[in-house]
Amino acid sequence: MTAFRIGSPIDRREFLRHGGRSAGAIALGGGALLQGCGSNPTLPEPETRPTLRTPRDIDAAGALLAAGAAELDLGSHASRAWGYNGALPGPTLRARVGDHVQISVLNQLSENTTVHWHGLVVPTAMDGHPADAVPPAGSYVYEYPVVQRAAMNWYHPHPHGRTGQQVWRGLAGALIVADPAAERGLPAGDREIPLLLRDGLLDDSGQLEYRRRDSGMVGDFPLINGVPYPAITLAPALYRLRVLNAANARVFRLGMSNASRMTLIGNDGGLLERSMDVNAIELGPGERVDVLVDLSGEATGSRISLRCLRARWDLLEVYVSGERDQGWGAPSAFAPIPRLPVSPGARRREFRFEGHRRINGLEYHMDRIDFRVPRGDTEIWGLESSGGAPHPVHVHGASFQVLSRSGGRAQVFPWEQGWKDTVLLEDDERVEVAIRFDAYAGVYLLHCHKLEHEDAGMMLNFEVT
Ligand SMILES: [Cu+2]
Repeated sequence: MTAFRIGSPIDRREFLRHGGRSAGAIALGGGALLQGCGSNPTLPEPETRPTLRTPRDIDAAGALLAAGAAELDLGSHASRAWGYNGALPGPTLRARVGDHVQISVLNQLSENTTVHWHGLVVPTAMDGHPADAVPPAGSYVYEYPVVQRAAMNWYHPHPHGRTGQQVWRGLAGALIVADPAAERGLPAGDREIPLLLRDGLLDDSGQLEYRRRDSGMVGDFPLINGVPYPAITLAPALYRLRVLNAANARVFRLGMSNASRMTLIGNDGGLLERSMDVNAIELGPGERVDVLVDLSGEATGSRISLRCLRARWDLLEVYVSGERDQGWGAPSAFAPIPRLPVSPGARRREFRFEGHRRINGLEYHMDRIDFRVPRGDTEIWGLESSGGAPHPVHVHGASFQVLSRSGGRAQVFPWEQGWKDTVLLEDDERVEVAIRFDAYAGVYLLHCHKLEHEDAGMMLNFEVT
């Protein structure tokens, strides 16, 4: 069988520089796969890059999600995959602050699954805990009030030991909570674009392949909203990009090809207090950012790309064309975010993320409660890496505020302000967060969101009492 590889123009230069050592590789580009059994990779020319797709929007109040078989369209051919309602990513669920949502999930897989609403604070029975597994042919109705701020959240499986496999095969989608009053003045409609970033890997027959590795499953090409190396035509105007790192283990470092700045306005927990111009944003698995990109000064016909500066991938190529709109004055200040009140006697807890499978020496056990947290108390949690990083640490049941980072990168980044539910730990780093569980008593999870670490046991149960 032919080996399939997907490369970007950046990869092509790399390839040439290294003397074509990935001989035999070919590339996939939109509808124009240039097949060759020769020694050079044939990469998508700009004109043949596939068009970015945007997942279909559905109302979260009364939604039906069927987890089952799907196809990943790679231009030249389709790969078998899994998806919600036959799509990967799944439909974008839309809700407003204060809504009561009801989402019926039907399991059409041949294994257990659950759905976790990452970023939403919901009762334990609605949180997709592995103990609430939905068996094959079973269904589960997830129903809860939307009690937190407007933000881009997401949904994905959380079954015991199988999360990495299920997410990699394609089970993931966005859940965007809106608040029209708080978001007034921001680009909307077709000027607001959700971007779900992940990577992929194909086997020798061109099928999406999952290889479980202790160090985390990483692929060798990007998928943006399920499209490899896509392109999009945008007007010379202001756009709002809602970006999610939906990869199993890959950290993306986002930047624009022309060094133009992105204006950061929000993250996991919604809008920040004020916007900030940044050149690069580092995003670990599970994290989200909300950015404005101003194309209003760009010439028609120009090309700009959103890049991953770590992988040196062109994630999304933008062709600028259409009617110019320079009149947009987006707000630069949003609602104040009160700091959680930390008293001098606040309880402190320490969590060491060790290697590939343990927190404080423990591997996850579904029926064991590892610690108890009084509801309504603000606590300080110290999160520390002890090998095996990056560890994107995620907490269910509440958002938190990042107080400090010592060691390693030794700073709190602009995209770590406000409310977070996932924070990236590199090796030798210790991050302190303030956290308070206000909404519900019950059992929740603290875990690494590198999904192979999570599946290997880097997860704890705790009970809010
Ligand atoms: Cu980890």
